[in-house]
Amino acid sequence: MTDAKALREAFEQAFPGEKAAGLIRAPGRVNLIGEHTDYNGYPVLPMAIEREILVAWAPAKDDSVRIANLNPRFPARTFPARLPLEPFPQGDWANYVQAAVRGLLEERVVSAPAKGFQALYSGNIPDSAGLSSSAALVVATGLVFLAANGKTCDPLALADLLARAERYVGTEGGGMDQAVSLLGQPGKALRIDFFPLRVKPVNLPEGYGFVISYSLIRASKSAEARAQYNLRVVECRLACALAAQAISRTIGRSVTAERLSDLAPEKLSLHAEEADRFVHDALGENPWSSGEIAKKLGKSAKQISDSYCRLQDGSTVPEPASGYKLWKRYCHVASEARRVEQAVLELEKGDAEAFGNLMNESHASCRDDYEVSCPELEALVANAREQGALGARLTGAGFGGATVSLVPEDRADQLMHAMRVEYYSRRSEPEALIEPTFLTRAVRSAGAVD
Ligand code: NG1
Repeated sequence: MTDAKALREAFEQAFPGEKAAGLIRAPGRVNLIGEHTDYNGYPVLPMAIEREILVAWAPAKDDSVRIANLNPRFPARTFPARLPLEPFPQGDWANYVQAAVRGLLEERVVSAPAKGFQALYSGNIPDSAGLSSSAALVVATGLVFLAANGKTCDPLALADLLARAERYVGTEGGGMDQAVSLLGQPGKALRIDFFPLRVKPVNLPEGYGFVISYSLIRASKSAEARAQYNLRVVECRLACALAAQAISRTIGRSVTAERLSDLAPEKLSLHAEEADRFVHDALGENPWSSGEIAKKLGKSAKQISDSYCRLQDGSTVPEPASGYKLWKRYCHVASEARRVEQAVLELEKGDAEAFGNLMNESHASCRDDYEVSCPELEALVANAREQGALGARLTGAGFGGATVSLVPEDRADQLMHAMRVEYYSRRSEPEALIEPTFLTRAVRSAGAVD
């Protein structure tokens, strides 16, 4: 990672005649358990990690935003801090920078006429690895734009705003990543609940560590992984609508549900098995076509598309040829929500073994019911377990990306060595240059650096 002094010097070279006013860092994160639960309104349990985005910045005299990146894969860009903003082509890194600026302007935390900024970005979070480099970029930019305009914002409110803002870039993400980057605590995991957003630090087991292993398969948000992620979001919305209709009929009162967590058994005064049975009766095990869903809900195909398949960026998720797999998706989300609750209890008791078992169960559910794993993630998880990991699972959205493994601290080196021999030595992707497997720790949240 570039150190602060070197980044300041590089800033002066990137923007001749300018001096950096300050440095801001924002950490990436690893999610320990609670995958694809956040946008369903159920909790997650991530921690902020030492891989981070570091930005040297200075306020502009006008509203121009000029950005550059030490990584040559991300070319310099310029745009005005003024609405409406014209996005760069899909996949361009500047869209994440723009999203933060746009969000703060649209929600009037920064009011027009705004001051722009010059910023030089550096970072060591592998992108498209499920470690939230995108959220770190959005969070770091949000803090820079606020500072350039002499504003501050409560971290919880800012996390919420920036989660909404990141959706302009095209994934209908939940709010986990921005929240943990802005509210993470050293040495702790963070239980995050949504609607409304709230956080609670949770102790981590003594004598154990988490090893992250990047599969080198890019889970790129601008391609197939994005389409698959958004399809899962849509499937959950559809499962929720059909299940709410059926449960309303069964229990004889109208249940309004915007997301699956509104159908949580305790909210309906049902036992978990009972709720699952009602939903199973409603969804069946076969995939659904949009025509079948429309008929069941008494709506037109267009109404279904407009109400459930539309994303915040205005695009519509196409219907999958093999149909919507609603029961499987429900099974993952409902069971994962229970695992998060249980995981917090186990960590509070300091029971690393029980926590590891829950990680393993979570992985199986992500693979079998949510179908977001891939052969490379399977290889890494199997490897980690062979090396004595108490639990190992894919982390983040999946479709490539990384795994996280819980190991006794004194076995971490051996595990990483085995990963190098068994996995990395057989691959030659350029990303292998950034250490792809590393022991991580929970670090403090985003903010200014001296
Ligand atoms: P990744 O792809 O790991 O950064 C995404 C979402 C999260 C959450 C996880 C799955 C974005 C920005 N982030 O994270 O909100 O839904 O997938 O648990 O889309």
